[in-house]
Amino acid sequence: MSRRIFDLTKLDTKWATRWKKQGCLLNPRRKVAPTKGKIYSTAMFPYPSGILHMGHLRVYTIADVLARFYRMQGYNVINPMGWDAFGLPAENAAVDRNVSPENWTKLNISKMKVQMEAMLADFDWDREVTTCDPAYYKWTQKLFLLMYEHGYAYRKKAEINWDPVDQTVLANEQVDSEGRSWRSGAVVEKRLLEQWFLGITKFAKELNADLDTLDQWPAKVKAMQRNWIGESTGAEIRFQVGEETTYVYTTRAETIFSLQYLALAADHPIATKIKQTAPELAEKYDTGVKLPLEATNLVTGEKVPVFVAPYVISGYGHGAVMGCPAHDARDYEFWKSMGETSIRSTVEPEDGSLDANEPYFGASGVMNADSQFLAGLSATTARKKIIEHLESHQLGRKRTTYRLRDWLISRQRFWGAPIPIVHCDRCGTVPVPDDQLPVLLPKVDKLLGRGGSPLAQIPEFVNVECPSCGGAARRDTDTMDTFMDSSWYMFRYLDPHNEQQLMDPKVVSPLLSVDQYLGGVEHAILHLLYVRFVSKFLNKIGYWDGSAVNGEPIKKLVSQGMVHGRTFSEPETGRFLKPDEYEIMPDGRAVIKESGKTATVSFEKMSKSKHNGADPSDCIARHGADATRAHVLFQAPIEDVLNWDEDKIVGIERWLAKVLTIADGLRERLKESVQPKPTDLYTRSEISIHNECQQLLHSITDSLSKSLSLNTVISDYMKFTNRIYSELNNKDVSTAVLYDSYLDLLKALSPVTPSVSEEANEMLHPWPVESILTADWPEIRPFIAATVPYTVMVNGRMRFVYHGPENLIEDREGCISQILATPEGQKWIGTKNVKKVILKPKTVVFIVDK
Ligand code: ANZ
Ligand code: ZN
Repeated sequence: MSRRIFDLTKLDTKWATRWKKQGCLLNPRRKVAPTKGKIYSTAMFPYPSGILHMGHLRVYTIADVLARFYRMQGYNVINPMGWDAFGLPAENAAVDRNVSPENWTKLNISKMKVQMEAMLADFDWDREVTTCDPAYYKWTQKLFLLMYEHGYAYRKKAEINWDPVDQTVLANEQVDSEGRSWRSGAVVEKRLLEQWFLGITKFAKELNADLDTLDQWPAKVKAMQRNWIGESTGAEIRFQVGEETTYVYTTRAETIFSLQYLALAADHPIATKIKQTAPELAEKYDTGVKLPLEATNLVTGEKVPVFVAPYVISGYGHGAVMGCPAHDARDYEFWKSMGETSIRSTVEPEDGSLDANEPYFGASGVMNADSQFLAGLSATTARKKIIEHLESHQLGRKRTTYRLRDWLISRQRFWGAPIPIVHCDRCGTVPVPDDQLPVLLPKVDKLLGRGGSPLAQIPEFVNVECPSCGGAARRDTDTMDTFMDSSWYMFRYLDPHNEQQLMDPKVVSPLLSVDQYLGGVEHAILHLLYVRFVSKFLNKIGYWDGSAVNGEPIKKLVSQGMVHGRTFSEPETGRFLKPDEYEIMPDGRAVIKESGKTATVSFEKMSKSKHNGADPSDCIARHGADATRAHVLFQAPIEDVLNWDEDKIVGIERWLAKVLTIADGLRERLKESVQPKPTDLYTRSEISIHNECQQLLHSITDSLSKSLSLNTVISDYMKFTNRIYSELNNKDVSTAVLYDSYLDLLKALSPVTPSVSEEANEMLHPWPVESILTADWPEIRPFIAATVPYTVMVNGRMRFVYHGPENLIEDREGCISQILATPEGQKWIGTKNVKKVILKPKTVVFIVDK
């Protein structure tokens, strides 16, 4: 058979044009009415930076392949796309380049749409949302107002995180463990400002507990959320400090008898009061200082000193700690730093192995004789008992606390949804009435500078009539955190054109929740926590009925791994090399031009500074969309890091050429009339092909529907293709059998390589055919048990051949009765007495009475 050269790079645009002409976006399957229920599958929407990067290529390929597969299975698939279009890069670009952020963003969106089409991603464009579009942010503002109305949005003066580079406030979630901004990387400063907060902590308990119901979320993501929410169960205990009453929060109430001091945060009311009368003490608040006060341990009546200590966190618990140096490491360190040495121990390890002068920080153990009525109990039992004691004497009570803080959403930036609030000297904060929404961003040609609330510099925006009293008032000049825009977009996708309300509960409820959400693990906390919060809120106020799922918006979460780029560096210094600084040798080594040395090759996160970026559009231009899609899936399991190596795509190209070559070869045979062949007439070769192909189809179906092991899908396709290809010249295989298996392959391939499937389908048939993309997912046809010939000997003579199953002789009785039941068996043996039967592989020997 001659091998033609196929140009894969032309197929994608050729077929995309044809599909679009049929008015069905990029997938003719959309013309076929669904027969099954809904599957809502979506991937995190992109920020419109203007270029689709490799991470996008990966996640949107996965999303598209799965959506196409579900459609073929008859599901009513919801697979939308949108734009996370507010945010700093647009604003910074506007300042730097003198353009309007709106135009910059719109241009980027149009560029990225073209790139998405080039990768043949078939999204529901009729559901498209763009967060910077007034038709969208009107409803983001309404969401804020709903929160305000229900007591979830409030303003308070608080010490907040200030990003000195981006000149804006940040939420706690946006500051990393080293105290740096998630965006600019700048070390965050503390400032005291009046800001808007959303009451996410009101849902802290549910946000934590309901993680247990998310059985299709990666354990890692749930652990990160659990840790961030930081549920802690313990007790609050009352203390008397001078005239005042104060509380501490503790997880170790049983250590009350080892109390040696009370420690307060610097902004604790008692510490603040002392600051006014004794400023010289306040100067030492940062390092820790003893106050001229005593606290009474109300359980024992004993008095202990009071300190301000830097390790006490102001917003946590009551901003006060009961100091037990013998049992808490931080207390111990602080106690020593204050020059104290004696410690009072009341808990001991169970094995009794500790000197009383040594601190013991274990949470389990036995209460010693100094712990009064707790003596002899285990620490765990003692904890329960002391809490009962505290409760019955009204000295404290059981309490659960959370590390989670309310969500600070004010941003001193321009490119976001304006906070829909008016400040009036007479009326206070007044929500903008519904009929005045959206509060539009003013049109600007260019922005003057970064941060500092640019809206405050635009008098036409600021000065407004108070909606309540009609007097002169001022608009809030901050915009909302962009995470607010993205906290509800998957809801809006379901009712994107609703002009009356945020969404219609009757429309969205049957389509929720999201069955499958794909995205990077970098959103494990921020975005995914906010989405859960907003979803629970909207469920609570009746905007959707999430009662069956506790208001959880996402059933299954899939975190795909990052894409790393091939990186070349100097072996001694580790300096990253630019492409023109090295040369790839025929043996694959990269040689540094200047020194002649071999460069070190590694795979690293793609970045400009490492000169290791790759552009999906280039890959598509060089190899076509189908090969690119298959390559990105084949290189790694979806949750793993993908080391992007474009050179390896040749394997995929060779395979796809083989797929097309089969069509070329089979077409000739299809020109003659093809008789369908009943399976019981299949030859051994035909049975073997049939069984292997159906087995692969089964494995492909499972991988797509259950395990999402998409790299094995590609290797199964390859095996499938090779099997058919290798049988093309086998005389024992009829055209009909090859044709059936090959059509199964083309259908199964079509979610990944739609244009190759179409092309092959068209090449294959000498008669006009419909798009193969309209096909149903191939049903797995039953396996055919293969038969083998058995020589039957009767009294030493070969009498006939019996065709039976391969394992015939394993079942002695079954074997004998099957052979006896045949016409030949009746003829040669019939009712004669069988004295002996010998079963050998392929031969059955009967000894019978004559
Ligand atoms: C007494 C005690 C004795 C404690 C002991 C621990 C061990 P988690 O698990 O994180 O909730 N704590 C309470 N409020 C605090 C604050 N505002 N800043 C810093 N630390 C604070 O931690 C709870 C424990 O952290 C509490 O239990 C308290 O110290 C301390 F042997 O109380 B413990
Ligand atoms: Zn007013």
